[in-house]
Amino acid sequence: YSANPTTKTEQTFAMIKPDGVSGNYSSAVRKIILDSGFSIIREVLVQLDEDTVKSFYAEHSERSFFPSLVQYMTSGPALAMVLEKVNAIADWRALIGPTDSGMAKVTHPQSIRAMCGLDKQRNCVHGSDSPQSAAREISFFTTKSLTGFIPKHDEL
Ligand code: RTP
Ligand code: MG
Repeated sequence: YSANPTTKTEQTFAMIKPDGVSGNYSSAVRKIILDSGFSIIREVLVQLDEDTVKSFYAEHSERSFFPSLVQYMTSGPALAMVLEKVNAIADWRALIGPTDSGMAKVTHPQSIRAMCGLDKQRNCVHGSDSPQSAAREISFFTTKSLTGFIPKHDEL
């Protein structure tokens, strides 16, 4: 990993979670992504199943909110994306804002979670939190079998 992350082109993994897709925020979030200088390298609309969410969020498996997180993330389609730009990982995390959307509305009112999230669980978007997470999450989605993946329609 570069000592000077601002000069390194990176890929990160982003997702518009089920509340974001069902709330019709996909096009607004995509516009912010593109206006912020990211290229969308891949995107796929997915209906996540329980096993996929449990694996994706395995680091949280012992947390009290885990069953609720699995229920939320399987509640409808999500839009998975690979984003690329210089310093993509940190810049995407900065753009989405803090985990708790209620807090984001107060402390980071310009953030994506302030715009379209609802609370500390239904926070509209995901972003990889480190280069290690980005590599894991991108390969998780790009090597996964296509079962459950929904072909993306043209207009989002
Ligand atoms: P993400 O992984 O989805 O980008 O979110 P994050 O890094 O900001 O937050 P993380 O701690 O990794 O939590 C993963 C997701 O679990 C849900 N959550 N619920 N009820 C709760 O206290 C709680 N805490 C976290 C959120 O959907 C969060 O994004
Ligand atoms: Mg996280």
